[in-house]
Amino acid sequence: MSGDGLFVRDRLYIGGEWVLPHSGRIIQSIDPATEKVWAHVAEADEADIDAAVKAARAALSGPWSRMDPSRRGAILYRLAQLITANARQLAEIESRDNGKPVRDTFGEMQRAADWLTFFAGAADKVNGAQIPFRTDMLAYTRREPVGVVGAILPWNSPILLCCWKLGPALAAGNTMVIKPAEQTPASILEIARLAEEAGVPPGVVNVCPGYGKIAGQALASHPGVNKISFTGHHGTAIRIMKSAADNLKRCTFECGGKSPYIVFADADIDRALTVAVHSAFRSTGQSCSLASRVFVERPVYEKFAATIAERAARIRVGAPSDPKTHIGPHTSAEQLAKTQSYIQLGRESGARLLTGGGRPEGLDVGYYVQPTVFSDVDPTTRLAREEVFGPVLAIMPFDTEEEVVGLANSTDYGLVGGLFTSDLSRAHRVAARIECGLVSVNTFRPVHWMLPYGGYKLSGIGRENSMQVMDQFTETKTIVVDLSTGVP
Ligand code: TXE
Repeated sequence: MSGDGLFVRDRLYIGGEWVLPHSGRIIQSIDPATEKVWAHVAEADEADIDAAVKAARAALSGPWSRMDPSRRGAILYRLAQLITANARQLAEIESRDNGKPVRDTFGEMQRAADWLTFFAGAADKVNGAQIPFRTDMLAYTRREPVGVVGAILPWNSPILLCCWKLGPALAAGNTMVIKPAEQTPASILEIARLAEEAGVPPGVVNVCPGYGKIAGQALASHPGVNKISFTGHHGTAIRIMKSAADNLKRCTFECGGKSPYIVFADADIDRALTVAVHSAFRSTGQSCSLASRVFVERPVYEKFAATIAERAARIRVGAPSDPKTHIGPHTSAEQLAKTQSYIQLGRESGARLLTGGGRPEGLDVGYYVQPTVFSDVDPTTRLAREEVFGPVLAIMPFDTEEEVVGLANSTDYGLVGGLFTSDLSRAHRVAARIECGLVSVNTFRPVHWMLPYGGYKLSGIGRENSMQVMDQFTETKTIVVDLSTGVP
């Protein structure tokens, strides 16, 4: 903390050194609960990104790549332990940056450590194969690191989503340049400090907070970067893909969602209600996997909609630091304005506003909005089809299985979906037809390090998590040896 109470982190982490940014500029991070600047964080520009990429390239031929994979795993495990040991402090920094309740960010720190623990164990299990394609030849594959990975992070869960990328990237022996989002620049520098303490060699992890159009763009177009791993808006992913095309960078993208949540009349309705309320408003709706479109079979529709609205109205909106708070403010004024614009669209489209729609009472400062429920939403409208990224739920009735499958698939997104039913055959039938990377039955968004996660359509390219992600952080080299040479 500086004398005036500001949290100051005026250096970038490049090549194992804490260096001032080339331009001398800082990012002023706003606390979304007070709308006041709470932190000054170093801002990276193109020159800093260039230095970071060079450091990461140099580190590719250093001790990291020569280290036994088990040893790399042990370092990752040490980092996981350090995150657990520092969870409270990390959670508080993240909550000041993005407005999420500390009780949620604290839980995310535990999850981040779990993710790293899984990938610590994965480091020495990325095997090649021997291929018996001819008896006079030995053919085998090696799994080699892709090289320098550019990780471009979002602001909704910075540390957790950083670990989704850092875990597999480091386990496979890559080096990284990480660019946190400009809205939440502070917390990933703490991860750099812990990585250093865990024994990650200089240059292996470089952290450069900065703006998307400057530092992000520089990373995406840098010829020294081999792969981009990105989480954010699909429009940004498209821009990154174009910049990345010049040297054919490998790209994996995890973008937004408009998750269908389908409730059949034969479901355990009370459970479907509880899970829906939990899954629609969490993190102030700022998560790509939330239940933002709820389709309810006509016989139970009215009651379901009314009960969800009642329960949504009871959600406690408040200061992130208050342990009683369920949801905090939006992360930025831009996100609040986006949510308000969709609430306005809902009102204008003739949907029924069952609860919310305004500012919570007594919260005059901060980017807050009430949990909002619209029923009778026209499925062709923007509110029903586009990602709001706020606590706004659209409820719609349906009459047949065929109809609801069509409705569920009628967006450009395809990340997460779920259905509630007691009919086993229907559960499998519908799950197979939903165009999403993750579909759950009688539960919702079971996101876990062991489960592949990623999107169809505009929700992304590639999968994160599970051992499957190791394919996306490695190159496969095939080696063929002619065994007949030298045979007399
Ligand atoms: O995202 P951006 P924004 C969705 C959500 C949200 C919307 C806009 O719907 O309302 O996106 O959010 C970096 N080259 N999600 O505008 O711009 C940027 O600095 C390289 C869903 O904040 O995609 C940040 O680090 N990088 C999502 C990161 O991209 C660039 C989480 C994400 O910001 C860049 C976040 C460029 N030209 C938003 N421009 C999820 N899937 O969870 C920006 N960036």
